[in-house]
Amino acid sequence: MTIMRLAFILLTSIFIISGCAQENHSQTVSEKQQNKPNILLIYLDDLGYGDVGAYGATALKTPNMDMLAAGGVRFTNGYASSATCSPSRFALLTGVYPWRNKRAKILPGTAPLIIDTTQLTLPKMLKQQGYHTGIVGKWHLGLGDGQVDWNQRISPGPNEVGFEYAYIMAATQDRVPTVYIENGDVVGLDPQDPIQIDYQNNFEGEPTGMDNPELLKMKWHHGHYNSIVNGISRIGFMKGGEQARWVDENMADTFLVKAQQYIVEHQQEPFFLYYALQQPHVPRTPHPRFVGTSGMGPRGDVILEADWCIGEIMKTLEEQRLLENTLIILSSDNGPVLNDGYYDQAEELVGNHKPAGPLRGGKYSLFEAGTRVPFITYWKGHIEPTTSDAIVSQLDLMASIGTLVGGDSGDTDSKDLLQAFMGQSQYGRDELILEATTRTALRKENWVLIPPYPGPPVNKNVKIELGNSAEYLLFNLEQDLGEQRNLATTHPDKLEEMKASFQMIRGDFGQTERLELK
Ligand code: NG6
Ligand code: CA
Repeated sequence: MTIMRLAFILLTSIFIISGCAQENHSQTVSEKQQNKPNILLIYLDDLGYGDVGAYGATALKTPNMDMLAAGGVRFTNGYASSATCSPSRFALLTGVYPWRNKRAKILPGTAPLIIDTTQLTLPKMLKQQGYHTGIVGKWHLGLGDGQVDWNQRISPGPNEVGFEYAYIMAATQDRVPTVYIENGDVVGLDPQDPIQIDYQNNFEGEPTGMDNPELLKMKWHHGHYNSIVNGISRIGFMKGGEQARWVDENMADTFLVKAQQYIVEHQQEPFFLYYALQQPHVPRTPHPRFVGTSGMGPRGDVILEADWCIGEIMKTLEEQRLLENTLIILSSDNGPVLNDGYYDQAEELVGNHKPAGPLRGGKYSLFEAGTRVPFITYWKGHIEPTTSDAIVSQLDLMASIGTLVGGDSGDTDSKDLLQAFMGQSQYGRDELILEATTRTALRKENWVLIPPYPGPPVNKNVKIELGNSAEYLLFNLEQDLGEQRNLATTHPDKLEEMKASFQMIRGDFGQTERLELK
C-alpha cells in the first residue's frame, strides 16, 4: 500500500513537473516570438527618395514597396549614413559613423575587410540573442586581409563579422570579381581555371572595354573600361573563372531564390536576413521579362524588377505564415544617379520622373538627395500604418533593434529610436551628421549646415551637384526642402549655432578631406 502510494506520488509529481516544464517551454517559445521577431532588412542600391510610388513617383509603379509603406511607417526624414555604398553599409552593420573609419570609402573588389572582426555588429548582436543570421546580395565591405586568393576560402568576410550564412557579390555589379561567393567560396569555380584579379594591370591577351568596344553590349561612358564580362566592361581586371562568372540578367532571380531558401530553412528559429539587392546600381541589366516594362530604359526596368522581387519575398513570408512575426525594414544605401558610367539611356528616358523627388543633389552629394532615401518599417499586426517625419538614420537600427530583442548594442553612434521605428513616437534624432565621399555636413532639427569644401560644385560625368562651395551653406528644410536659399548671411546666429553643434560632434570641419570622384 505504502509502496503503491509512494509510486503514485512519484508519478504524479513527475507528471506535474514535466507538465510545468512543457508549459514553461511553450511560454518561452511564444515569448520568443513576441520579443524576437524575424528581421528582414531589404536594402536597395542607389534607389532614390523619389523612385518609389509611396514617395511620390507616378511614372514608375512600385506596388510592393508601396504596400509596405502603406501598411507600415513611411519615414519622410530617413537617412542613409553616407551618399555612397561602402560607408553606408559599414554604418548600417556597426552603428558607427563612417567618417570615424578612414577605410570606409568606395572600395575596389580587392579591398580588405573594413569591419574589425572583434567589433560588435548588428548580426553578431542578434546571434547573441539566439538569432540565425544571413546575408544575400551585395557586400562591398571588403574581403580578406588585402592578399585574397580567390581560389581558396576567402576570409575574413561576412561569416567572420556575424553572418552564419552568406551568399554575396564581393563589391559591386560593375567591379570584378564578377562571381558569387557562398560562405567564403566562389560558387561554381573550376579549379582548372583559377581566378586572378588585379586593379592596376591587365592580364596579357585579355580584352578590355577600352581596347575592344566591339565586344560590348553596353557601352561605357566614364570609368568601366577594364575587363569585359558578359559583354559589359567593368572596373578592374579579371582572368579565369569562366564557369563561375555571373550572368547579370539572372542576378535578381539568383539572389531572390537564395533569400527565399534562407527564409524557408530558418523559420524554426528567429532569423535576421540582410537582403541586399543590386538594383538600380549600374550596370542595369534587367532580366528579359522586365526589359521595356518601365518605358524608362534599364534603370526603370530594374526598379520594377526589384519591386517584383520584394513582392516575391513577401509571398514567401506569407506562405510560411511568418508575416505577423517578421519586422521588415526597407531602405537604400544612397541616393539616385542616372548616368553612373554606362550608356543605358537613363538620362534620355527619364521624362518627368524625378529620382530624387523634391530633393537637391543625388548620389555622391552632400545635398539632401545624397542621403535622404526611402525608409520603411513594416510589421503586420504590430506596427500601425503611419507617416513619420522623425529624423531617423540607418545608423540607429543597431541600438533600436538591440532594444527590441534585449541585446546590448554597445557604445556606438547608434540611437535607440525603437518607438519611432514602431510608429509609436514622432520623435527621432535632434541631429545627424551627413556624409558624402568623406565630406560631412550637419542636419539639426529642420536646418542643414554644409561647410565650405573645395572641388567642383557639379560632377560633370554624373551631372550631380555635390554640395561643394566656397561659402557656408545654411538651409531651412521646413521652408525650403529643395535647398535653394542659402541663409548663412541672413541668419548669422543660426549659422554660429550650427557650426558649434557640428564641431562638437565632428571635431573638425573636414576641410582637408578631398573629393575622390574622378
Ligand atoms: C564609382 C563608379 C560608379 C559606382 C560607384 C560606387 C566610376 C567612374 N564610377 O567610382 O560607377 O560604381 O563608384 O557606387 O568608376 S556605390 O553605390 O557602390 O557606392
Ligand atoms: Ca549604392
